[in-house]
Amino acid sequence: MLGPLKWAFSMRDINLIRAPFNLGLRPLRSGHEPGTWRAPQALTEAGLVEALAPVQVIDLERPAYSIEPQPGTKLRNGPAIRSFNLRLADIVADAVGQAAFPLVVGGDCSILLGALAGARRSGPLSLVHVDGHSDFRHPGNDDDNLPLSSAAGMDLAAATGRGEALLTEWPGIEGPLLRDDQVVQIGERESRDVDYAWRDLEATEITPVDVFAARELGAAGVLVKAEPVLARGGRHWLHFDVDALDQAVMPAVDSPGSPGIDSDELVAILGELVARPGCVGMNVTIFDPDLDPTGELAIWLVNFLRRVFVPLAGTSGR
Ligand SMILES: [Mn+2]
Repeated sequence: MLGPLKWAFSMRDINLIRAPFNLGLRPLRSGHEPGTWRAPQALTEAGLVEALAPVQVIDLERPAYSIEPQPGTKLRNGPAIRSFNLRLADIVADAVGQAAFPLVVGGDCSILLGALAGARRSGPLSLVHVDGHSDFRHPGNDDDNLPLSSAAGMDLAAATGRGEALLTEWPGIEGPLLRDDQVVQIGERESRDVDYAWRDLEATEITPVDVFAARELGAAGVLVKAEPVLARGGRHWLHFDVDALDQAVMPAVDSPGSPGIDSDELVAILGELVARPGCVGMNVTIFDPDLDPTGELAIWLVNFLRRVFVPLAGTSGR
């Protein structure tokens, strides 16, 4: 009499992809290895799997962190960043091919590139880049002459085709991963500083909604700004660097700052973007458990993500 429960709208099964990664970050002191690689483990211990009920959990292997320069590149860990991202791209492409929802938990934000390289294999898309930093460092605006540079500050520049081939050229994809007009950046907090390093972003067709604008507009207003960008890609990837939150709320990040986007507003923004059928997947990056000795911020973040994914969890009847 009662058949299996069917829903009139499409189910989105979450594939949780755990990416223990820190190669895009600089060491903060001699011998230091950035702690973002432990985030998947710490969030799992804090209840992430129970909170999101993924149908599949996929683990990437942690690559070794090195401070040595590599031949042919100025990127710290350049070749290893690329191989990790190539593996991630395969996994994300598979998930997208199965109409699942890849949720990539990093790791530092340079894993955005592998995620996009995988998602792009099935066609163009837009990017919603929610981050306290635009990550727009590229050879055209990078004037510090350090021997090595960190990929974690370059992800948006590289995704739009700026920078070394290790980060900008991906198998099966002609040209950059994204056109500038397919990107909305939400949350930049240095845009009002006189020495803002990435002011050249404002002369591109990337749509910036800095943290001040985001706080003034509120969730609904931010989504209105994002709308034309979403339409251009037809579908979208969602990048969430947890440092888009105020450091008073989320201090366990590599480069904390204030102000941030209010956490309830951010749940509303991310929740709406995730729930859209055009959302291809999402990455969550830059949480550093080394800066969360009691584990309470991991629990806070799991609960935050649970709220973001309520619409999705609801549609799959879990
Ligand atoms: Mn950031």
